[in-house]
Amino acid sequence: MCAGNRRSEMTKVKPVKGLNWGAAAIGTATWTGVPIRDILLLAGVNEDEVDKPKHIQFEGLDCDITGKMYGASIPIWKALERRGDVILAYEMNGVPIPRDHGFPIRVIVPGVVGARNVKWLGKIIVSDKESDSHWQQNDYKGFSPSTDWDTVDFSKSPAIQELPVISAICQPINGSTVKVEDDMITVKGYAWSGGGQKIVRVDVTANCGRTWHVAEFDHQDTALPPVHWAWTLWSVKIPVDERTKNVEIWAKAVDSSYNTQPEGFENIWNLRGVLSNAYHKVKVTLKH
Ligand SMILES: Nc1nc2c(c(=O)[nH]1)N[C@H]1C(S)=C(S)[C@@H](COP(=O)(O)O)O[C@H]1N2
Ligand SMILES: [Mo]
Repeated sequence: MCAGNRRSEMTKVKPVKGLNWGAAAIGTATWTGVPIRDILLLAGVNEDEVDKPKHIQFEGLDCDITGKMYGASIPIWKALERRGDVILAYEMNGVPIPRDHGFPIRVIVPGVVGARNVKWLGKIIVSDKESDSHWQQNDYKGFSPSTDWDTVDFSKSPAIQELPVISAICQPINGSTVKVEDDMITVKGYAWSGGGQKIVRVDVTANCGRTWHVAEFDHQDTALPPVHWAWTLWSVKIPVDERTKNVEIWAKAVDSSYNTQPEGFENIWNLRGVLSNAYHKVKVTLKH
């Protein structure tokens, strides 16, 4: 294990108001729909609006206990951008979108945080303002690690749109026993970055960073820049010493802007637990 390195402790830093999704609650699907750009132009939106600080607001058909509809917005340039690929989707993986994922129409805003991908779409509003929904104004924003619920001012941080680069180890899972074959273990996972950035490298270590191994890409979307919307699936074989009983495996990705992940969570911690893209670390027992 990574002795003396406090940051190698598993991802627990301080509690957050949110759910622990771990490395899950992420997926990639094939979405079919109509470019929102075409809809907006047909509806009379002028292409020059792209230069204005305008927003496209979306409202879902679901409401909270006070009767307020789910809402979110994106900047107008993203919606009008030809290669922004924002669509009003009616199919997911070639079939009508399943109810839980937004049937019959859902906005897909590639490269952008899930919260803006409004499901069960009921209304589109072109506005000078962002959506006034709780989710746009008072949630899904980043803050300093020292900001707490007594000091937080949500109006001071911008709403999250594009997400930072991230990677995760899906195999082996934390706490499992791994069979060593030919003095090697196999590690697999995904990597992704916001805003259409491509994943250019994934580095994996099984000895706390003394040696890093560059992963192979098993699947990556082949679109031209700047539209690398899908996740990258990777795998790597890492040599392990036959005397080693326990290892901690770390993964980090690098995107096409050469942005990479921070090593630990403490210094990016925020009260909602969002944007937590530190190295993913799993501890496993080896069976030789
Ligand atoms: N109408 C509506 N759209 C919504 C939401 C919602 O509660 N209502 N949740 C958003 C959030 S926060 C996320 S992360 C994604 C989840 O999409 P999924 O269920 O397809 O994974 O939907 C987004 N769109
Ligand atoms: Mo979300």
